[in-house]
Amino acid sequence: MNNFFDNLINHNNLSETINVKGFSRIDLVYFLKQMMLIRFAENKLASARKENIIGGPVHLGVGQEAIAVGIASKLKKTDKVFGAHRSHAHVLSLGADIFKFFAEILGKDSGLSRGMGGSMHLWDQPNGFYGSVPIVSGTVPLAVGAGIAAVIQKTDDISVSYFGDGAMEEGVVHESLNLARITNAPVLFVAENNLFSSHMHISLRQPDNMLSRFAIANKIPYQIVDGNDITSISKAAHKLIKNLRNGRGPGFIEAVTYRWYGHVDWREDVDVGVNRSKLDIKKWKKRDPILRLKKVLLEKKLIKKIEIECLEKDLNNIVELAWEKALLAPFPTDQSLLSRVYAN
Ligand SMILES: Cc1ncc(C[n+]2csc(CCOP(=O)(O)OP(=O)(O)O)c2C)c(N)n1
Ligand SMILES: [Mg+2]
Repeated sequence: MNNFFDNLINHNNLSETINVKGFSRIDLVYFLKQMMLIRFAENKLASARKENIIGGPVHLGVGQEAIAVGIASKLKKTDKVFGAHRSHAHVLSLGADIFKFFAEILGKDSGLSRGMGGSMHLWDQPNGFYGSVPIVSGTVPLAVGAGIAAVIQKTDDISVSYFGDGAMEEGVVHESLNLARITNAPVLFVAENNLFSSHMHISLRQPDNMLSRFAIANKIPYQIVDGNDITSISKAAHKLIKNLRNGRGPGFIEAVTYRWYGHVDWREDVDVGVNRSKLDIKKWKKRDPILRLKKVLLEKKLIKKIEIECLEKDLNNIVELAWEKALLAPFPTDQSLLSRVYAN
């Protein structure tokens, strides 16, 4: 029983005001820009999927942008980040090239994984993204392996493992928490608790909605944060990552959030046939991480309305240009199907 957690999921006693104390204007505008870029890019994918321009499924994280952006702001290029099926924000927040990102989702040769993976197999090692896979929880032990490697190699690099409340139900996640703790591996586990595993609410799947109970069980320091509050996430990441880099072993962030679209693709109601409550979606949309940051920036006169409008226009242009270029980019050749599978 944790009051803060309960208030977050039940929308009780919440102050929606974001506390920006200690953050510079540059930091805050950067947060806004990054979150808006991710939002615009994902909304572009939503409409392209609706029009059947994209061949495979896309798992959109609209509404959850603050988590990746807040964590990424505390990482170095040599840190190793692992994602899963809903990882657009994870890779874009690290600075992935938006054209290569779109090209991958369209299956083009210039894509992040040379067009071989699509939305759920993203890879961008130069920016620290070591991959996403559709196998729920599949990358969690890989992040622990990367953390153990950092211990052996005596670097102060960390690894980050993003996973969802559904993934928490996989045995390997529990083994990973235990192994990271016992080896003192610098792994930041980021549990994105959006309360749903495809169509099913967490309360129908677990005896308690709070995932941090597993961090407690494994003696891993943890922080529960409002996943729609960028500065809270950044502060929690800062605190935990400092300990990770100082050799104190793993940390765990439970970011409570909500995805606006259904489990897959663009509709709000497509959750394997079971509709979510429309009222709940409405309440969560009021807690939009982007709107909340804009509000405080305007109130504190850290930005003007016209500046936000210019920023939006610029970002929309960046997204549109990258998309158009990706549409025109060539597909991989038939030959590359073999040359990328077999050595020589
Ligand atoms: C091992 C495995 N089991 C089941 C699935 C089917 N599946 C894909 S996504 C998903 C839900 C995962 O929920 P969660 O981890 O909470 O992530 P979210 O989709 O909410 O971001 C499921 C069950 C899968 N891809 N892999
Ligand atoms: Mg989930």
